[in-house]
Amino acid sequence: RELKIILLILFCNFIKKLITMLTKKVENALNKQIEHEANASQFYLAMASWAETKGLEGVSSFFYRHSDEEREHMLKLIKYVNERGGHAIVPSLAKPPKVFDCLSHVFQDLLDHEVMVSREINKVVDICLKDKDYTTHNFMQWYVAEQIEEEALARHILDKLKLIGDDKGGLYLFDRDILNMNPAKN
Ligand code: OFO
Repeated sequence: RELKIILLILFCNFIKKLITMLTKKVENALNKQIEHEANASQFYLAMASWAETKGLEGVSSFFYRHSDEEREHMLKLIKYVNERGGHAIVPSLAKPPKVFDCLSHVFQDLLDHEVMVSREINKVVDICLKDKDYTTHNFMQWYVAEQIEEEALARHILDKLKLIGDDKGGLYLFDRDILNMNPAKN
């Protein structure tokens, strides 16, 4: 009789796992997203390093923080995929640029990258809906909200840079002020 109960519990656990498991489509989409977050982290790290070599302390610390946050976004996805019975794949990374033309180009690159990531996140959300995976759909809403904040911040900074133009004093103050601007919080 005890053996029957144990078998029944094991069977129920197995069924529960099957029900909560990610579909292959959703798992693949999340793994792709892991790659995007990892590449964003790498890209912003290159920007941080470039800014540091130019003596732009505020800008470099902004990008170091941003790079760390993207890595956290990647880790959050890795843990989620594994918790849902999938296998999170750690991707190889594309080599980011070494040098950037100027500050405006750096922040334009940031905005373009975030817009691309938002597009990719929307694709994941779409796949979740098509696969009726409402749990992952719900999980991804955090990323959707995060992207709105990140894009808005990049646009806000670009507007400031346009106002400053080539004014050296303005750039000095900008570098100081950006120390207090946080990339979207986690
Ligand atoms: Fe991961 O938030 Fe930007 O890309």
